[in-house]
Amino acid sequence: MASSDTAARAGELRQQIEHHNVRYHQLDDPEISDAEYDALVRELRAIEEAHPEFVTADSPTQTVGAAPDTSTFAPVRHRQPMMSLDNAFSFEELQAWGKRMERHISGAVDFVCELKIDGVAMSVTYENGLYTRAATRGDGVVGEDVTANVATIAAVPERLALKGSRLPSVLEVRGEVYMPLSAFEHLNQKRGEAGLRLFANPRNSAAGSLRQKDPKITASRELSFFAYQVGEIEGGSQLHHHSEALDLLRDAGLPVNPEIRAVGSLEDVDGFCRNWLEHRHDLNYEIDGVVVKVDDLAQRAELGTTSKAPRWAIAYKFPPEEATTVLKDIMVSIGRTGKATPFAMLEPVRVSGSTVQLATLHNEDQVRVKDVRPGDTVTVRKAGDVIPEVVGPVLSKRPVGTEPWNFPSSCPICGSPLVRLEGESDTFCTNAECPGQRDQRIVHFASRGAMDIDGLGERTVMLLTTNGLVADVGDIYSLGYADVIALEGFADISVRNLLDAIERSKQRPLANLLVGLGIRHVGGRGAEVLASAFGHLDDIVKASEDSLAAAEGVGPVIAASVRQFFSLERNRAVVAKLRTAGVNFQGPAPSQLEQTLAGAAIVVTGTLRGYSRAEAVEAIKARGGTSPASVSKKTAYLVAGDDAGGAKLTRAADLGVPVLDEEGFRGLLATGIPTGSGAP
Ligand code: I6G
Repeated sequence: MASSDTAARAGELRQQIEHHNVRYHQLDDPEISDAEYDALVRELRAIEEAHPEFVTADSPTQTVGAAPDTSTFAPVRHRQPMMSLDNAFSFEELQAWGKRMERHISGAVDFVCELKIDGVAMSVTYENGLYTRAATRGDGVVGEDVTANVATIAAVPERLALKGSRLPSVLEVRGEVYMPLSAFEHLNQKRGEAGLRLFANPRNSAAGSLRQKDPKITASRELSFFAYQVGEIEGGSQLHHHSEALDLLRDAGLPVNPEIRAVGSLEDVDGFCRNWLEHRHDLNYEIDGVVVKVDDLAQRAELGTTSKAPRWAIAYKFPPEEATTVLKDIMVSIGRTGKATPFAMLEPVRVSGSTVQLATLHNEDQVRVKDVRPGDTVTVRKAGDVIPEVVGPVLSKRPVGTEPWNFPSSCPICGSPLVRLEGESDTFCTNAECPGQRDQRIVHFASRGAMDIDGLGERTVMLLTTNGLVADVGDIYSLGYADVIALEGFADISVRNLLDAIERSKQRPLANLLVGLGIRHVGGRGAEVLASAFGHLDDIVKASEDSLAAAEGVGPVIAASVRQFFSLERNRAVVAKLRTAGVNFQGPAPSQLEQTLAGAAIVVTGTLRGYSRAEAVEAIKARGGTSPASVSKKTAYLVAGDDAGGAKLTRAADLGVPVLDEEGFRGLLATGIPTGSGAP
């Protein structure tokens, strides 16, 4: 790029970043995702590094946040500047920062790793132990006085719990005001019911809730607070380490995040970050990264700060889970029960490491409340769930002339009317013969948790049904080599693999077959209860509604649904085909196995030599245990196979959960007590 072009690009970037600063910090209504914002800042920083002559004093790379909104809130000059943090966008960048710290400091370096809570940075001041003031970060020098609003947050104490010489005459605490996810969902539910615009995420709703003129509104929003740093301090005990400062905050009765860890090596910093990247959605609040800080305050002083950020701290930012893109159209898909689900067709966009083109819009009400329209720029999110969802429109980018979207009145696949019952949020295609429903029933039958037929996904099912080879799940077992090889995209090996997978599925437990049949209200748990109570599919098919309901754990809703399912001739015909094919109808005989693991939660990770993952889980359940996907405080044991990943092992070590190898697992199954234990 010619130098004049580069200067022009830097100017353009500065303008864009300032615009987005105002939207984020002042209006609580960002137009782009954090990751897209970070990318603009990075581009500007790269230009300024290559051309220091283009750096301006007011460049967003040199300043913090946005000017405070002093029309609503009084300005507060911070006693010490409220800086922001430099970012690392990969583990490599984080390690490079850590190595720089180790090089610049004489002697060993200890680090403190803290979760980066996605909320609003706050300065809270106590004088002689009493709450006196709260201020937002603003531009880092002047913030907004939100004392009355922050006073309503139960987690912020009115009085510090320190006494005598430990009580500083002035203690300024830095921290994050945030909205717990449960409170956010509750708030949006109430707003939806009242026809109000939904908040896009907990951060925006925390910021909006703090920026209320009436503190009673803030009080109703269930905000919370974590203290993470001592700012100004006068009097009290002498502090030498950040970890001591955190102890002081804790002793003072301030909430300090319980996941904070002091670590002695960069390897442990790396482990902490990787662990939380995997477990970020296990928390009741959103985090967008990990902040790593040098622990020793004398070492911090040696390192100093830039104009904007301390050199002794860095924010490792998780890869983005949100992005903005254009909504091309809204379509409706038909599920196996006939449920019609609206979904968004998007201009492809990268989110959480994959390209997203489709995102769910859940149901008619969600589309209406979010008011997303074809042509809108929308925020797309791929949080805990694998299914991406549309968060909402970016209203400032809405093209003129768009119209609200209306739910169709007929099924897009079979043309039958779509019906929404009074008081229900879902809409259904009522034609049981609808080809869309049929295909999804077969996909469900073959899915994991049901008959687990590898290779029988949506595309193959559609090929089989449109070629007239399969009309229901019973027909899957009549498929022969000649049928499948004739289909587009199949070769010798893929046909054999599919037929082998179909053959293997015949031996699945009865509970999996019950799940696969797709009986309304019968999920994994209900299927297991039915399978062990009746022991054979024929006994379930024959059972009266009363005897079904009388079985422990079944209840009237499942009983009625099972009865209704098997009273239909077409479902009995499917059972007959499955019987002819030799599919297992026999349930487990649970009483024969000693319940050695009753109530115990056992997580399995990595590859075991003697068990597939499904078999290990089955073995645990057959002995009365459960097998959740992730390690938590409630986990009794982590069973780690050969190639077990580090994150689950790290989490188990953090929580003191015993780790067993395969031999230990065998002993555990047999006796309820692990034999040879220890990580592989
Ligand atoms: O913005 C921040 C978020 C979290 C921080 C921070 C933090 O620690 C957990 N720490 C510092 C020192 C600063 N900003 C400047």
